Amino acid sequence: MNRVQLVSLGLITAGCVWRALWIVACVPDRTDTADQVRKVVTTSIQQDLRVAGWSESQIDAAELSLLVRAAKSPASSDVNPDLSNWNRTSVQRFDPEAEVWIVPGKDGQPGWAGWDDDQNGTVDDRSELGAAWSDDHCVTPLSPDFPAIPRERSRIINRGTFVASDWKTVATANSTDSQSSNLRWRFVYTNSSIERDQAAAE
Ligand SMILES: [Ca+2]
Ligand SMILES: [Ca+2]
Repeated sequence: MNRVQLVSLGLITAGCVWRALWIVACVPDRTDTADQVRKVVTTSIQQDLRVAGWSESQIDAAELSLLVRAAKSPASSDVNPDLSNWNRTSVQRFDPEAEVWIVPGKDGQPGWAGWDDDQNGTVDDRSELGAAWSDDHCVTPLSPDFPAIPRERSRIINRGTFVASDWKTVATANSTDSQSSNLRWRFVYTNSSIERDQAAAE
């Protein structure tokens, strides 16, 4: 057995030991539950689209994204086929022209406040936006901070993101826009029972 084979065998053995320790430590495997949630929610959305008049081909072609929120990881018992515990709290559509801004953060200045992050001779100019480890961050139209962006100290870093929409817009899109099946939709769901349990425990 040559050196490469020995290293490969060592890596495989280490991987098996790591996986065995993972299982022995009883780390919960939530992947299956997440798959159940995705299947239940997606099936419900597709059924609603059929009721709204979408064809099967339109449903198949549509990009349906999910964002599922809960105070803690759901257990299998939280996944009800009738979706009774899951509330659709937001409907969003992808807007290729929507602005994504980078803003100066809590310190109010591009990059680190008081530092010439990009060494161009000017402290806190806009070219410092996004400096490494600074508090600068991105803001999209879905953020409550969007209307109050300090535009003189911020800039548009990208275009194309999800914006607020509603179910009526989704449901009627098929009859008014032949390209609707190419639109991207995102649905946000919240598990009411988990949120309630968490609130009661706090
Ligand atoms: Ca900053
Ligand atoms: Ca600078």
